[in-house]
Amino acid sequence: MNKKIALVTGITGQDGYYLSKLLLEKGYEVYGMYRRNSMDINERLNNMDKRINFIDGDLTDMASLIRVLHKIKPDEVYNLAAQSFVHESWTQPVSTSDITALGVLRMLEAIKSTNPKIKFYQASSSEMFGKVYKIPQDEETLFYPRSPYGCSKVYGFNITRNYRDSYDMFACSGILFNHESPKRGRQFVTRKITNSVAKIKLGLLDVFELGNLDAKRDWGFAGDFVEAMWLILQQENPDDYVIATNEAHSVREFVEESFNTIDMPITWEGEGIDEVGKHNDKIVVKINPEFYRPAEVDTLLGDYSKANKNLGWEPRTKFKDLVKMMVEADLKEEESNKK
Ligand code: NDP
Ligand code: GDR
Repeated sequence: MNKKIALVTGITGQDGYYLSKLLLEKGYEVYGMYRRNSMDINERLNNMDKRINFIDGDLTDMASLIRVLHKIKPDEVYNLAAQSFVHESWTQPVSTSDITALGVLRMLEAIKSTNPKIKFYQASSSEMFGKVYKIPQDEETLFYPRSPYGCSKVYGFNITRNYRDSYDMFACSGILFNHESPKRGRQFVTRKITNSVAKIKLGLLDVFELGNLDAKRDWGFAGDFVEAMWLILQQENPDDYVIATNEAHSVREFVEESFNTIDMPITWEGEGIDEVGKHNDKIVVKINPEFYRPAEVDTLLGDYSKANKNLGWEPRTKFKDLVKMMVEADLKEEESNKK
């Protein structure tokens, strides 16, 4: 039997890593799309599985997407590429919208014009719920995005559903809540914390700065979440699913748990921008308003009942295990960088 062919956009990102690994395990021929920059792709991705075929393409360039689809003739396209850093979406709102919103439309159009039978997965986001109308959030909850990124993801979600309705395409969204791993970019709060905590433990850093400690997120493990992406495209009918853990923790709790992992418990003192986190008498965490957002998403909590019922999916990794996994990976990485 011929191998199924999958195209994964955003191959250089966190989810690209975990999803391509899963698809290879399932026997797929995997193509990873990357956008060219000055550094050779083999150098950038020398830690990736050698069985992945890399192909260049850019979500802002529709001709490149048509070329990619013509060349590899995929059965399934997983559209993970995006300008995904919420904070940056205020400083680069136009390019964020071009990539994260219009990029989805370009890919759908490219699929429609090359082979509308290709199954399409769109990486939609809990950021679409933003200033939440209801707790917990599920597939029926209205959207109230709070950033140019969130607005772009709402467009991506709607245009995906519209192509499903208009052209009978197998186009689906996973509405994924925050998912983390040792492969998470260092700008995102979880990895920033675990990396800084590891450096403090190794004597490479004294203190690090954060923004809003009281934001709450439903944090899961990326390795669990990519399984849901694959399952969504294996169903008889296309549909949209919330993927979450149904457990929310604050940034503050994430910091505390990370320090607990290295046996350096901390306490908090002060308020607002003057608040600090201390281990014994030494300040290890400070607040820097530069990391506050013009409009914050205070709390996100997902209800994944539909995914559990229809896909048989559930998260396996608990919050404490996720924090431990990330801190330990950062300790290992920073130790080997030291050598
Ligand atoms: P990352 O930021 O780690 O990866 C984003 C990827 O998109 C990178 O490979 C990046 O390439 C690529 N990319 C950016 N712009 C373009 C472009 N114009 N053309 C082609 N590729 C581009 O994100 P994650 O892996 O964490 O997330 C994957 C997807 O899931 C994203 O769409 C994100 O918005 C969404 N999502 C993520 C969640 C999470 O918690 N991780 C939750 C919900 C949704 P480069 O290396 O060149 O920058
Ligand atoms: P988020 O992730 O915006 O939820 O988007 P991020 O880790 O950037 O922020 C989470 C929360 O932490 C607060 N925060 C800080 N954030 C960062 N990055 N740096 C800090 O120093 C800091 N201090 C406090 C933030 O204000 C926020 O409330 C992620 C991305 O992966 C999106 O692409 C994805 O769609 C959503 O998750 C679901």
